[in-house]
Amino acid sequence: MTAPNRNTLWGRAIAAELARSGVSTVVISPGSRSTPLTVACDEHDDIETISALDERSAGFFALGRARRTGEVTPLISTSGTAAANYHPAVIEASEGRVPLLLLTADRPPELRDSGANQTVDQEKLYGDAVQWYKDLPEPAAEERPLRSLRTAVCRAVGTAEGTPAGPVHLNVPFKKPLEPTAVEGDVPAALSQLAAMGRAGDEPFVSRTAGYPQLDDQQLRQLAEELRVDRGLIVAGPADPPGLTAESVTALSHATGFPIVADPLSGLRFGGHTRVAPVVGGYDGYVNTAVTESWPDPEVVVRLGASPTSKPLRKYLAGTDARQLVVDPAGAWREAEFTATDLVVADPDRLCGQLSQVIRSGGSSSWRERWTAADGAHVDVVDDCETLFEGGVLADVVAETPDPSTLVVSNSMPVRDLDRFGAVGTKSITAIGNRGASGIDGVVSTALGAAHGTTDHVTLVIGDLAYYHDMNGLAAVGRADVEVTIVLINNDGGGIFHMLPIENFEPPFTRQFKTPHGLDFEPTGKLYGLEYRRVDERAAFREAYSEAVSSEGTDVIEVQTDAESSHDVRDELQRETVDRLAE
Ligand SMILES: Cc1ncc(C[n+]2csc(CCOP(=O)(O)OP(=O)(O)O)c2C)c(N)n1
Ligand SMILES: [Mg+2]
Repeated sequence: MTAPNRNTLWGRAIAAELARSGVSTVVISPGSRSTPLTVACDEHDDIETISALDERSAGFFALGRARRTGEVTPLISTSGTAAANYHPAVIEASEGRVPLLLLTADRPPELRDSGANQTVDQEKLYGDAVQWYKDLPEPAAEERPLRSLRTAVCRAVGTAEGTPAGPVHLNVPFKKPLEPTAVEGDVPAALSQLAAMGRAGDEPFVSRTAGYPQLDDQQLRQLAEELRVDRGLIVAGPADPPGLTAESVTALSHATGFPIVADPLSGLRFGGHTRVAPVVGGYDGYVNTAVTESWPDPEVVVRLGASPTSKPLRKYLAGTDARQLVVDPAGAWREAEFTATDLVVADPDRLCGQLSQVIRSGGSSSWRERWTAADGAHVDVVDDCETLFEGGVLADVVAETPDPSTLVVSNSMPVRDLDRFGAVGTKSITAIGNRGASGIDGVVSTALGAAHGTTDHVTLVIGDLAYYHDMNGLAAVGRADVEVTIVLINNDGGGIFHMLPIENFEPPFTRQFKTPHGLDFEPTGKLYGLEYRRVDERAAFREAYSEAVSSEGTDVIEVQTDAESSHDVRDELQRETVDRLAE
C-alpha cells in the first residue's frame, strides 16, 4: 500500500510535486483540517517547514522569503478565518510580483453553506489578487484525479513564478480521517506507480519551460534608434523579484551615456558596478527644485521596474517633454502620471543587454556630469550633518552595514529616507521593501522571512507604528531561527503625516493621524528573546549598530527621534544642496 488512506496519499502527492518543482521551504500554521498537507510536508525529506503561529505574520514571512530569493514559498492553513489572514500578504505579493502559493484546507463541498463549524466561503477568497485559483477535487485514490492533482500543483508553482510572478491559490478540501490512520481498502493496491508516486527519478509531473518576452531584431533596431540622443536617463524603480542584474543596465548606460537614476529598491543603487557606472541616488533631495528647473529636459527616459518611490522624481519626469519608455515584461502599466509614451513588453535584463550591443552613441557628457555633480553636492551636504534625525539613521545604516548585507525598509519614512539619504556605494546591499501596496503591516515578518532566504546579515529599519503592527511576527526569530538587526525609529506615531496639510488641523491631526501612543516597546525584548537597547544620539546609534551587526542574535536598537525636527532637518539639507548647486 502506498498510503494508509486517500487523504494521506493526496497530501503526499502535493508535497512531492512541490518539492520536485523546486520548493524547498513551506510555512505552516497549526490547524486540524490541513493535517494531510501539514504531515506530508513535515515528513518530506526535501522540504523544510517553518511553523508560524499566526497566519497574518506567516503570510508576510513567506512573502519576505520569496521576495528575497525569487522562489515560490508556499503557505498552509486550516479552513476559516485562518485563510483570510493571508489576504494582506496576498495583496502585496500580487502588486509586488512575489511568488506565493496559498494552500488553504477546506471542508468538503457538501458542508459549505450549511452552518458547519469553521466553514466559510473560501471560493476565490483573494479575488483577482491571485494569478490562478483552483478548487481542488476531493481526494480520490484513482488514476485521473491523482494525475490532475499532480498537474495542478506543478502548474501552481509555475504560474506563481511566471511573468509576472505572483500569488496562486489552491483550495484543498478534505473529509475525515485527516490523520495518517489506516483505512482498509481506501487506497487500491492496483494504483499505478505514476499516479501514486509520480514520475520516476524525482522529475516533477509537469516540467515547465518558459522563455522571456523579447523584441525581434527590427523592433530592437528601431528602439536603439530612439536612444541615440544626447540627454537620456535610465530610471530604475523597485525591481521585480529576484531583481535586475547590474551588468546589463551598466552596459546600456555605457552604450548610451545615460546616467542610472536608481531607486534604493532597484538593485542598482548599491554594488560593485557603481565604481564604473554613473549611478545617482540622491535625486529625491534635488530633482523638481530650482536645481533641475535650470536644466534642459531629458530627451528619452527608459523606465525599468515599478514606479519609483520618490515623489519628486515622479513629478520631475511628469514635467519633462521626454519620450518615456516603460519596460515591463508582463506588459502591465506601472506609471501613474500617465506621461509615458511607449510600453515596451520585454524582459528588462535581456533588453538592456541586447540594446547595449547595438548602440554606441555615448550621449552628452555635460548632461551626465550635471547629474553626478548634483548627486555629489547632495552627498556632501548630508555627510556634513551630524544631527540625530531620521534620515541620518538610514545614512548611517547604509554606511555601517556589513558587505554583503540585506536591508529591509518599512514603508512610511524609512523607505523614503533610504531613498534620499542612502548614498550610492560599492557594497553589495540588497534593499527590499513592500512597495507593491505600501502597507505598514507585516514588515517585521517580511524582514525575518528575507533573513531566512539569505546568508547575508539582515537589517530591518522600521517605524514605531509598523513595529506595533507586526510585533507578533517577532516570534519567528526563535521559531525560524533567524537573526536580524532591528532599528526601530520611534517618533511616537506616524511622523509621515506631518508632510500633509492635515498637520494644521488640530485636534484631529494628533488624535487621528499622528496617533502618539506612548507605548514602551522594551518588553518585546524579553518576550521574544531579543537584545533591546535605546539610543537618542547619533554617535550612540552608530556605536550600537556597529556592535549589533558584529554580534550574534537579534538586537533591537530603538532610536528615539522627533518627527517634526526630523522634517526640519530634511528641509534644511535640501535648501543647502540647492544653494550649493546654485553657486
Ligand atoms: C496597513 C496600513 N495601515 C495604514 C497605513 C497608512 N499609513 C501610512 S504611513 C503610516 C504611519 C506609519 O508610522 P510609523 O511606522 O511609525 O512610521 P513614521 O511615519 O513615523 O515614519 C500609516 C498609518 C498603511 N500604509 N498601511
Ligand atoms: Mg513613527
